[in-house]
Amino acid sequence: MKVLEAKFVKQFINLCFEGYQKGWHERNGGNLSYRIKKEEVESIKENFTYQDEREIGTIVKDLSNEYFLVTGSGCYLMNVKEYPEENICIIKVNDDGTKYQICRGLKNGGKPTSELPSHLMNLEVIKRRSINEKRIVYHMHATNVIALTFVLPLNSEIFTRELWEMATECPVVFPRGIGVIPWMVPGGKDIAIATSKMIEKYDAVIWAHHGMFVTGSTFDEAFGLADTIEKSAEILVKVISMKGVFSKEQTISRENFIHLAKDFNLTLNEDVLKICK
Ligand code: 2HA
Ligand code: ZN
Repeated sequence: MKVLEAKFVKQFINLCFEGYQKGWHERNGGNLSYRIKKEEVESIKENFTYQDEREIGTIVKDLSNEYFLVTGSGCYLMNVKEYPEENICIIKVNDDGTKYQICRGLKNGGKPTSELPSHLMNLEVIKRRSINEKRIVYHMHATNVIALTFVLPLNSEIFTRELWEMATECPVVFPRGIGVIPWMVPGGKDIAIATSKMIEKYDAVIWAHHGMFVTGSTFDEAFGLADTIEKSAEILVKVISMKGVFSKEQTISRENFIHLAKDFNLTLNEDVLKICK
């Protein structure tokens, strides 16, 4: 099969465009990765040519010999739909999880996303947890989420509570909550370690003054999670603009969340529930 005919490749390309249309991918902002299934690799690997090995910049032993579809470093997600062969690539991780080889794509040269260490470390964590076979990691510069990191305390429980309160569907969509990490230099191993630790516990991770990482078992699920969080952040920005931080007249209370959890059979993050109003 031709690479561009594979369903996962089409869905990957589509997500890049959907995110761009949302305004989450100015210039070369944001990136996307997908851990390719064995049978999907088999169906397209006749098209692969293997380039030299390069350092990942971290170790992902549990991903050894696996293949990933990723966006390119410096590439604009806006252009992925029209020129996929120039802006995304398939890589293979080596035996000991320290290096990768490009085996398809980025046909004018280049390398995988600058956030490759964070993507691969997150993919390693979700593979280990293997909840719903999550295989997608998506990083976007969601405007309202970023805005909130200037006014809310950078505390995972408070952030989660504030976003849960903004729409009844939020605790249903992200019952484990959202992790927040303070500002860090992007692109390296340190931020990758901090993010992947958070992905053990939370459904999504916010990078203060930068953006957000979400995971998903399908492209729709990853996009839908980002979209839901960003929408509740937008509502919160509006509420704060009207009323000021922490001065709502009324909200969804702890008692309401407990009632919702009972009826929807949810296990809500206890640490967040404890600080609900
Ligand atoms: O430029 O979003 O975090 C891509 C990024 C880096
Ligand atoms: Zn970024």
